[in-house]
Amino acid sequence: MTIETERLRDRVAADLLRARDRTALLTEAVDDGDLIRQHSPLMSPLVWDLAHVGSQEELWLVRDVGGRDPVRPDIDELYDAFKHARADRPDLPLLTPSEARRYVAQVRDKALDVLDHARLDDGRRLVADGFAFGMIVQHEQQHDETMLATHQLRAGAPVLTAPPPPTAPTPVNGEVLVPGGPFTMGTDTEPWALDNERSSHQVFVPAFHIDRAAVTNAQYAAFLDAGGYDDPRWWSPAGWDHRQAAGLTAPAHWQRDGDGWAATVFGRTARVVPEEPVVHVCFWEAEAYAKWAGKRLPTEPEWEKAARWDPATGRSRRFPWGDDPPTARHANLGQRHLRPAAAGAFPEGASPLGVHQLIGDVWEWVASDFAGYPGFAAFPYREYSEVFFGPDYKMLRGGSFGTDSAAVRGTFRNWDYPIRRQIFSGFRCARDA
Ligand code: AVJ
Ligand code: FE
Repeated sequence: MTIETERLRDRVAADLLRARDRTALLTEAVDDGDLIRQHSPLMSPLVWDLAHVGSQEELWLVRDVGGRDPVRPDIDELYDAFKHARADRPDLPLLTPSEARRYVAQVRDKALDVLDHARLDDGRRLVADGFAFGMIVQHEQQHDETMLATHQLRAGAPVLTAPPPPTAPTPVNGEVLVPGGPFTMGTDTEPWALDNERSSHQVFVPAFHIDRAAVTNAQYAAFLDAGGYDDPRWWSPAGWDHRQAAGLTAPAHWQRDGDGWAATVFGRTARVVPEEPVVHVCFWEAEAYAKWAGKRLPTEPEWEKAARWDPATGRSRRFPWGDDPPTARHANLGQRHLRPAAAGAFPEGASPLGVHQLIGDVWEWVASDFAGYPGFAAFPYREYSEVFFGPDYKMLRGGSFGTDSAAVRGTFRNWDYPIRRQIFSGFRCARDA
């Protein structure tokens, strides 16, 4: 066993621990009543997410990689996301909070023992067992972000605290021109890339302009003030139908405050900060704003080219700033702050062309539907991505302040229904050159 392999093992153990610390924080901040309660029909009770995280870890690490005996085969079905809709989960005979905590701890003990003995790589690349650990780290972090979104929907006194995000040394606005030409999209080399990020393939991306920053609260408020929500010209037919049916009048959690706007963020109500990205808008709202502004949403290849293309070499980077993993100086990730940071707050995270904050802050809606890349092969299970392919979902890129660095990269693809806005979703605009 090489030193590199041992380092990988330590890193996996550290990533598993970091995810579990976050899960603990999110589930210990509230009492048992709040863990069992459904805070929104869009979300599971927090105690379901908790035990589901353990259940997936049991299935993939303890049973599959480790070949060990099941811990709780009787609960597989309860925590299978495809068996019960979120709205129905509170009525299931779920583990109680203390049972769920005991269960996830038991599974973790066994998973760490499996990690001690597993062969993670062949000296060059991860093998399937090594990938399974990365998948489970990402899975727990994804559910942690979902639990954070549940916290945002929870009524009552605030329980989460964090320092405010950094401000911008120099405000960033305007757009850049991304020259037309070939771009290598997707990856063969990201060790923990999920099936939908693979394989790398060349696309021709015609020249386009893209905003240097995500649309801010001030910009979005101008759309509201201009009557944008009452003018069907800006909305697609499906978007207008939804705007009418759902009675949308502003981003989720916004309320009038004199002549401006306030928002309730994790239980605290305050004026929205004009320089920060707008968050909690659905795809249809993003699309309408862009049309009103004389622009459009970027496509997925455009977004990824803006985030990864190095004009000096033509090669695709892992991140806008290069190949090094994100640090606190690059991006607002990992729930270090409880809202997105002002446009321009992370100059060190900018791309060579000067596009800022593509990673972190807000998930960015893009114009594309969910499809597999050429030669797509489901791995390790069809239910991660493939069953969602088609026109029903829209893609989101780049991660939010609530996304952990283990669960995002330049190639990462997220998706949701175009009506959803309980996620930490914003957008930036683009236009043809
Ligand atoms: C990729 C974020 C859409 O949360 O539904 C979690 C990730 N898949 N458990 C989701 C996921 C299975 C997924 N998203
Ligand atoms: Fe899951």
